Amino acid sequence: MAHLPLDEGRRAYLSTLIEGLLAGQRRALARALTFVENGGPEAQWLLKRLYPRAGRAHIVGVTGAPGVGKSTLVNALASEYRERGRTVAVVAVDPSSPFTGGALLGDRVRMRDVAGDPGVFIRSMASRGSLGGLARTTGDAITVLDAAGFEVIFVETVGAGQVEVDIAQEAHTTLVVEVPGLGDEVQTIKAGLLEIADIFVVNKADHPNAERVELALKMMLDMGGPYEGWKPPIVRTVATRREGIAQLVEAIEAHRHHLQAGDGWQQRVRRRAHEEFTRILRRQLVEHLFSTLPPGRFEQALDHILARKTDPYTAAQELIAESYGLRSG
Ligand SMILES: Nc1nc2c(ncn2[C@@H]2O[C@H](COP(=O)(O)OP(=O)(O)O)[C@@H](O)[C@H]2O)c(=O)[nH]1
Ligand SMILES: [Mg+2]
Repeated sequence: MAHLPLDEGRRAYLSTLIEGLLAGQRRALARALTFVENGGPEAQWLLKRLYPRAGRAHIVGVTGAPGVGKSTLVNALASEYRERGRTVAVVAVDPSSPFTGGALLGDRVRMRDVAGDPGVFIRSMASRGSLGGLARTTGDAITVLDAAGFEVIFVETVGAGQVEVDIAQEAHTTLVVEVPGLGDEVQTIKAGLLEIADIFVVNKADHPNAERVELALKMMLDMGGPYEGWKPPIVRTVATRREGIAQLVEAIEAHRHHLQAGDGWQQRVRRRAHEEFTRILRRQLVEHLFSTLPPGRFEQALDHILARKTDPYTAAQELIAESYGLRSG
């Protein structure tokens, strides 16, 4: 990534944002998050200073199909944690439907309960750009919120594809939300969500068939064992009425204690850092390559590949060698 120099005025401004967000100022936090989302030199400047301060929060991923009640659940969980004296941040990621009312409705539902409480902060991630970009901005937003001192950070994602699953795996604890009445009870396995669940939530338990979904999940879990120390529990909730939410918080806390009692916590932190670091390396290497090659060089190589004068492996090696030669030369 190119390191454009930031002038002194800009740096002074960013410093006030850092001081502000560390002091609990919401406007400073919101602005810092916007810079981080935009990903320019300001983002790097801020993250360099905030990264050492992060690493304390409990990150909880909440994933599942659209409409299962993730936003309502997160709202209820945030309220429950607040009543227990813990501070909460929420990152809502919904790449599938940037323009539908669902996410907005979810935000409004949440805002009603927690508006005006300085111990809660909610951020909806912009859905523009690639999903890879979304993975980056989500990780960086978590770093900022963690540095700002929020004790529990919920990350709401639609459990649709691999990238969303990756985002969910930014978490120490992953909740997979199911609901009764969708017919196909084995959807979870197909979506690859069974493997990532630390806790299953059967939401909308006020609907008939909640028991059947729970039984289906139980059977899958029993087939999936043996489990080393932690078998994912199943918690039934009615998020709209806050039923089962205290039990769900107990399950989340039990999972945290389980991770911290052994090396599970460190393992997950390391896995997350590994993913993040390799993603950044890959991106920066490619950016370096394109910033050093002369204009048209990539297209020329592509033409040679198309004409079968060379193969893509050899062409890649040549471009990389050239790129480094250009830099040092
Ligand atoms: N009956 C019932 N409706 C619920 C429950 N939880 C959420 N809903 C409703 O389901 C709809 C979708 O909820 P939302 O939280 O936006 O789902 P998301 O797309 O997974 O974030 C909303 O109309 C909610 O009010 C529940 O436990 N029972
Ligand atoms: Mg939602």
